[in-house]
Amino acid sequence: MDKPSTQTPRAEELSIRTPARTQPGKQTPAKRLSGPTALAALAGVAAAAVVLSVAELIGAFFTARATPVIALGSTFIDFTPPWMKDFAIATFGTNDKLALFVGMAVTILLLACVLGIVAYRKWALGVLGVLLMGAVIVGSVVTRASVKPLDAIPTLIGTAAGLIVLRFLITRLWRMRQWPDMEAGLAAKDPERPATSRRAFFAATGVTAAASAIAATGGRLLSAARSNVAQARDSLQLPAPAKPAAAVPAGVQSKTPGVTPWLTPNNDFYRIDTALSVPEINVQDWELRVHGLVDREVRLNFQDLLDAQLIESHVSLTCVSNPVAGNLAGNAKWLGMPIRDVLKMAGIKDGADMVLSTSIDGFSASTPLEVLQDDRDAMLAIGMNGQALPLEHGYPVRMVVPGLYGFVSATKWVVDLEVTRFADSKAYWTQRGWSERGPIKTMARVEVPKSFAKVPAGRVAIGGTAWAQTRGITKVEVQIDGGPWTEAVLSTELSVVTWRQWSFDWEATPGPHYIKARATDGTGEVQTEKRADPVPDGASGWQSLMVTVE
Ligand SMILES: Nc1nc2c(c(=O)[nH]1)N[C@H]1C(S)=C(S)[C@@H](COP(=O)(O)O)O[C@H]1N2
Ligand SMILES: [Mo]
Repeated sequence: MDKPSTQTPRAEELSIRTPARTQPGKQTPAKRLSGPTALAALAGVAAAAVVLSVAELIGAFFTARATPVIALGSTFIDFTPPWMKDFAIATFGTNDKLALFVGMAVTILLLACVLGIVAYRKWALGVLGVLLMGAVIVGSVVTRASVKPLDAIPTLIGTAAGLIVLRFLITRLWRMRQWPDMEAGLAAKDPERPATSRRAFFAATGVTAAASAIAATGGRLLSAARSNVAQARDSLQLPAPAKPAAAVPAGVQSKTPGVTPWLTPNNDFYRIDTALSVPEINVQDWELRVHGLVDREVRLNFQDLLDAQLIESHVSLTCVSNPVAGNLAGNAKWLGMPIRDVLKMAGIKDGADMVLSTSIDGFSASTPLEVLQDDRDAMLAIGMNGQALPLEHGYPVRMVVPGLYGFVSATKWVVDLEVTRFADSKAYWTQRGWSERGPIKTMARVEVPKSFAKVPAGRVAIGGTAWAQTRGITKVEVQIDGGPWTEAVLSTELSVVTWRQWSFDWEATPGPHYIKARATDGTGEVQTEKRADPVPDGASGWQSLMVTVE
């Protein structure tokens, strides 16, 4: 009696839509919404919710990055072409991950509806659908970096649970089809008819939904409770540097009120990465392997770093995805071990020209070897602004390389350095259409006034930040309404690897006005006017904004 009927879908809908009471053709849209197809779709959604939530709950006991939702999202990110990454960051900024989750939820919801309908019409196809869903999730779980095959277990159990729930719900629907009076909510005429109804179906679906929500929330809370990496980070004591940072002179901050703080607090530091779930690494487990074209492989643990001759310095980081006038840049004081020293321990073989650094979650960056060896003090950083690295910024160890965009240098949660050649390996974003090298382009940003601001006539303070890491900023010029370029007042420079702020006094007359700014770097080169998109190696062009003076 649980067998699906062999009627064609068309006939089957007819047989159900003509219960004794209802006249064909007189159905309201509301009625059709709760027809068998809609109910089957609902069953599909409930089953998918069970697959994901059960896996999420059991996943709390496995690697956090390997729970289905996180693994699926991460896989999606890995397949993101450069234009889409650029679009996502341009549109959603640092909310790009939230946008991804919303997109995923909608996609899963639609697929689950299809799954339910297919299962109702042909059970074998429904089974296939659930197994396919399980297979896709398992596939994306086990292909994550540093994930063990056993991490597939939560998904396997979730898939089995989803299949059972789908069978249970679809069976209720088949019964309704066999007894149309039941579907219509009429009293049973046929004594054979089991006591089930549309109401019972909704009750079962409701219970499933509630149980899924509880399981998913429970899984989340359990994972959080089981992780003590955040506490360990909070109580980590940083050693004093052998070479402390140069003292910050007075006057680094722009005199114009409202300009970004010269030193970016950790909480305000921009965050860009492919990690949907921040990797949680215990310092006891952390190890860096240095290998490839080296005389001897080197393995460093966290204690080795604490014991090393650490240096401290202010370095401004910049993201290649930062548009002209964008804020994907920050300036912090970093504490770490010079990468130069680590490479010396390993000994570099002839022919190497690149170091491929890889994070625990599979991101990688290709950094020119000479940049890691010269006196710009590229480091394996463990401290940021006097604290251990925040989890989102790479705890316990990340790379900080002055002068290069983050995507080719600033590997967070770094665990592997392979000394190699540009000709032999490609980094994460290079494989996805971005460039293999990424020196930071000279950029002047106007922060005050804001674009389209209304300002009172008279003396108006213009101000902002400029950067050209490793070359330094020697001049910022401002142009009003296409007039002459006039030099702004530069704030004090700390070093060529930190950004430099500026301010400019403008006698503003009423009406609309256009402000432009450009910087000159330490080599004397003026920032290019030529507009370029962030893809493939960073945006360029002069920022231009309109303000209204009243
Ligand atoms: N592991 C890992 N490290 C990473 C990335 C990443 O996706 N994964 N993104 C890089 C990019 S593109 C940038 S701009 C910087 C940003 O560092 P922040 O988030 O600390 O500002 O990190 C770099 N390091
Ligand atoms: Mo970036």
